Amino acid sequence: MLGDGETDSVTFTVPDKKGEYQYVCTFRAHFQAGMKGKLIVE
Ligand SMILES: [Cu+2]
Repeated sequence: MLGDGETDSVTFTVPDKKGEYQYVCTFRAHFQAGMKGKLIVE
């Protein structure tokens, strides 16, 4: 968790296969509040 005004970065390896991958925030109740997105691998 970050505080107000703080920043950080995350590095990860994307899947080998092109496509669209859903990701979600797993913090309690955040997914239900719409904190989710789509990762596009080209
Ligand atoms: Cu969240």
